[in-house]
Amino acid sequence: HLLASKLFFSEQFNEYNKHFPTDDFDTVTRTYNFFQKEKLKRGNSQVIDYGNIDYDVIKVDASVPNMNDYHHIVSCNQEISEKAENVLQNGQICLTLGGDHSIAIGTVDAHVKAKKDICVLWIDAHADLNTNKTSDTGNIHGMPMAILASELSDYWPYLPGMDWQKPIISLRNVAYIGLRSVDPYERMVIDKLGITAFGMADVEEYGINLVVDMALKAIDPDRSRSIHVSFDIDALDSLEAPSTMTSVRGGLTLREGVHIMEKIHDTGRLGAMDLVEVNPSLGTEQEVKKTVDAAIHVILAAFGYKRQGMRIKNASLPLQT
Ligand code: 4U7
Ligand code: MN
Ligand code: MN
Ligand code: MN
Repeated sequence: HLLASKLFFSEQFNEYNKHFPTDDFDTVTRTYNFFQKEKLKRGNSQVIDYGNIDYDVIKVDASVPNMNDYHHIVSCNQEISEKAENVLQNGQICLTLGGDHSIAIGTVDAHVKAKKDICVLWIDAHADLNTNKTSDTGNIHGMPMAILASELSDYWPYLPGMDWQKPIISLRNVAYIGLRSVDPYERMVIDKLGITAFGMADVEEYGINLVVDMALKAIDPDRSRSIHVSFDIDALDSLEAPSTMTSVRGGLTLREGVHIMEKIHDTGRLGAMDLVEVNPSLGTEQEVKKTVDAAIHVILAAFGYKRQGMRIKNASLPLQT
C-alpha cells in the first residue's frame, strides 16, 4: 500500500498572513516535518514534500468588490491547482496544509481536473458558501465552496485572473460535517439546493459514526468516487484547536475528528485532503502546540494510522541473541 502525499504550507498570501513573523510558520512546518518523516513512514507511507507554494501576484487592474486580498488568493490558487493536479496525476494522495481555507479552490479544482468524478466532504464549523454579495466580512476563506459550485455560477461577477478555474463541482456531491456557524444566505442555499449538511445537533443525535456513513452514502452512493476531504481545523471545538481565526465553541472532539478520518481511510478512496486554518500566530505557545498536534492526529488517521496500534506485516517478536 503505497501512499505519497504533498505537503505544503501556503504561507503569507493574504492580508492577515502577511503580518505573521515567518518564525511561526517555521514552527509549524518543523512539526509537520517531524510527523511526516517519523510517523507516516511507520504507516508504510511514502511521503514526498513538495515544499511551499511560491507565486507572483498577477497583474490584473480590475478588482472585485468585497473580496479581500483578491489578487493574492487568485495567484496562489492558480499555482496550487497546477501543482496539486500534477501530484494527483502521478497517482499520489495530495495533502495540502494551510493556511487560509481559500486554498481549497485550487485543490478541489485540481482534483476534479485529475479524477473527474469526485465528491467533497467539507468538515468545518462554517459552510464557506458566501458570495461577495452575501459575505459580511469580504474574507475569501468564507467563499471557496460558493466559488467551486456549479449551481452558484450565475451569482458571481466575472472574476479576473480566474479563467483557469471553472465552477465545476455540483453541490449534490458535497457534504458538510460539523456546521455550527452558518450565515443566513448560506442557510438559504443549503436548504434550497438540499445540500447534505450535518451540523453539531446531528452529531449529537446520530453519533459521528452514523453521520459519516450517511454523508458518504449521499455523495458517493456507488462507492466509486475519489474523495476530497477539506478539513478546517475550526470544525474541532475551541478547546481542542484554539489557534485558529474563526473558532466556534461546541464543536467536534478530536476523537470525532480522528474517527471521521479513520473511516475515510478505510474506504481506500481518499484522493486529496486539505488541513487548513491552523494559525500559529494566535494563542499561547501551548495552544499552538495543541492545535498543531490535533491537526497531526487528524492527518495521521487519514493516512492509515490506527489508534489500536499498527500491525506489522510478517513479523515475529524479536528474540534475545
Ligand atoms: B472558514 C464567515 F461571517 N461566515 O463569511 C465569513 F461568519 O474557512 C466566516 O470556515 C467564514 O474558517 C469562516 O466571513 C471561514 C463569518
Ligand atoms: Mn471554518
Ligand atoms: Mn473553512
Ligand atoms: Mn477560519
